[in-house]
Amino acid sequence: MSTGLEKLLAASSGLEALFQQDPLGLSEVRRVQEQLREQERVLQSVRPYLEQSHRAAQELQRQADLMAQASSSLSVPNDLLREIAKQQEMSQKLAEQVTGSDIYKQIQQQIAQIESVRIGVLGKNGLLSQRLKGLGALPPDIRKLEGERVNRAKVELTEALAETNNDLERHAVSARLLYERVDVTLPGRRAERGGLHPITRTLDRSVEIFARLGYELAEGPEIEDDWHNFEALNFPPDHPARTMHDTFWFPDGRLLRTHTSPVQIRAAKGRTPPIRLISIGKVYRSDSDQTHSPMFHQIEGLLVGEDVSFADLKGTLTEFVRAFFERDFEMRFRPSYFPFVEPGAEVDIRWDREDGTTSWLEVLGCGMVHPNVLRACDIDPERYTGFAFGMGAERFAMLRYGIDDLRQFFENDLRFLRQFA
Ligand code: 2U9
Repeated sequence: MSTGLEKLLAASSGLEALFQQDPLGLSEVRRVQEQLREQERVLQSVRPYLEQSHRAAQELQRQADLMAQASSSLSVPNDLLREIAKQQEMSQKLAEQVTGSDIYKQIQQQIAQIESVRIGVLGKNGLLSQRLKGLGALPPDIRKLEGERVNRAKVELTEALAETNNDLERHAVSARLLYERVDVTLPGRRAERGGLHPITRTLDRSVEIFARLGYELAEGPEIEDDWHNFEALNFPPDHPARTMHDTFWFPDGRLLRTHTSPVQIRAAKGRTPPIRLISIGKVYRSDSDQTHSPMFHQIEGLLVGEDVSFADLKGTLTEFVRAFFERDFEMRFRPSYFPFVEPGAEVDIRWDREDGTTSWLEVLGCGMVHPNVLRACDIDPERYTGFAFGMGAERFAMLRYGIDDLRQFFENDLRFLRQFA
């Protein structure tokens, strides 16, 4: 227990005799002493509990670390990881509750109380100082005796106060250590490495390949107006894509872009050929089932110049597919219709599976830019021709990484995503 406080009490009774009063507020000092005893008792009783709780938290941390390490290669259920995190949090909260955070605050108050006692007695206008000042008025023999007594009391009290303060500070530190304990021998928590989403990787990869072919990346808004999304792209007024059913409309007539083509319209409008543009990003269609997501990603390209032909288009796409999959494919261009191109085509690649089966997979659409679209971009269709193509990034990612369900891209299950990071 605090020897400082005991000395303080002793000094105080000395003073009581000296002054015939209680200058320290003995009751105050006794109250502090009582509080200290009680705090000591609480700290002692929670100590074993806290130690156990700290050990449990450490063990949980160790388990979580092991799981985190294992989960990159094994399938550790997410529920289990979540459960561990919950337990850790609870254990931490408990530790904070039972620990002496209140005790610490109390001790700070006690230190302040003792300080006000000190000022009351030893301060400039304190009792002892006044008494010393009054010595001059006493007869010399009494003055000497009284002076010695007062000075002794002063020294005693000063020492007792200093010791009490020390005791309280030490007490505060040990209360604090109990609930702010840090085990420096624990292994550090490793920061999880992030990684790029397979769709991001697919988009980046495509941009890189087209950049090598001289294409520039164009960017534009995801919220579009009817003109850039449909009108400029030669969609007839009654085209099914323009219905409420197929497109997400805002009340003011704007819409979520249904393809990245409006980005190309915006970019081409400000340029004169030759133009080589690529646009990538999110597009939206009111369509959702096992093979359609209401949001997906497109990669589109546009090239306009003099004497651009369908042969250039074929060469470009053949080169892109080869670069993207890092292998040769047999490809076929099937005639197809899109309002913004004429003629238009769909491109299939011959996919030979490991089990020996073969099928033609449709991977992209393309065609020669429709003269109406060139005109909408202020480009003279008599002088210039161009080709354009579009593809779904999800389709390319599924083929490249061997993913069989489109929905996996958007579920954000880390066990799935980690495989591509
Ligand atoms: C401008 C002019 C023409 C882009 C093109 C396609 C054909 C096409 C689909 C493939 C699968 C979209 O993701 S998908 O559903 N796209 O078939 N896209 S030609 O034509 C343009 C673009 C911009 C100015």
